[in-house]
Amino acid sequence: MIPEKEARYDSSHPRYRSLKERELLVAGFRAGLVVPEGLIAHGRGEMFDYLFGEDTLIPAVRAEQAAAAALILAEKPVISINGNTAALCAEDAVRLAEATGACIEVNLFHWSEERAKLIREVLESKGATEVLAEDPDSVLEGVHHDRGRCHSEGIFSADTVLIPLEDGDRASALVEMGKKVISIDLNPLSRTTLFSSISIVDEVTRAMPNILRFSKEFASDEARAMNVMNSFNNSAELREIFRLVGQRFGRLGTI
Ligand code: PTJ
Repeated sequence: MIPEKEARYDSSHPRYRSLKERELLVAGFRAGLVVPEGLIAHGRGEMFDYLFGEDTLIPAVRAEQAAAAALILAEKPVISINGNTAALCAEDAVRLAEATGACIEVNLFHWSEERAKLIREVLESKGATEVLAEDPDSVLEGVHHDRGRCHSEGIFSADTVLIPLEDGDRASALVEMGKKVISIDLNPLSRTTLFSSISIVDEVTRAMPNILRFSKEFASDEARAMNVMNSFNNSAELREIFRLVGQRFGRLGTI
């Protein structure tokens, strides 16, 4: 075991950002926000982020721009927040909800009323005024048991849903229900990424501020938002991500 003194690091560490994120998740886990499975899910995400050079790829920037446009133009946008997202970027999620007029719903894969309450309180501490969390009164069509629980005033009746770090079954149920689904998922091969209407293949703490920035730009220019949304081609952007990763491997293969 590494003694605590030696395990410390500072901002000069090349992977400082990643280490800070791990700290946030472990703190979130200890506080009861994050489930143990959330730590494993983060590790899977980190692995994919390595393939992207831990940076936002250009196709992801275009998806983030399209996501902002879709949220601004939506009749009833909802931002879904789970344990990992709350631990990593609760503040940005609240600012994004304010900028787009979206409702926030705490929606958990590993449902517990207690954790929903805790996450709601974290969001409220960042300034959220209305968060749907405890006592969900509806279910996603085709998703049974606790995994399908949601609010009739939130995700169930939304036309556009932002789902950071979502499970594939639930993402596909939302698509089947006719919603515009915007995912944030570092895994370009996940079913969530493949099913979504706008698939943001980027790290959630990089994606959220980008979507927020674009949303603020579009708030005063809906015509431009419409143009961006209509010209966005999700499949083409995903193909470009696969091409860029392949190109990177190709370069590394010549070292
Ligand atoms: O808080 P809960 O109960 O809702 O549970 C949250 C987790 C994340 C445990 C749950 O939704 C889950 O099991 O998700 P999955 O099916 O493991 O999918 C999570 C996806 O998010 C994976 O494809 C990861 O690659 C990706 N991912 C993990 N961390 C990040 C990420 N994508 C972007 N940014 C991250 N930081």
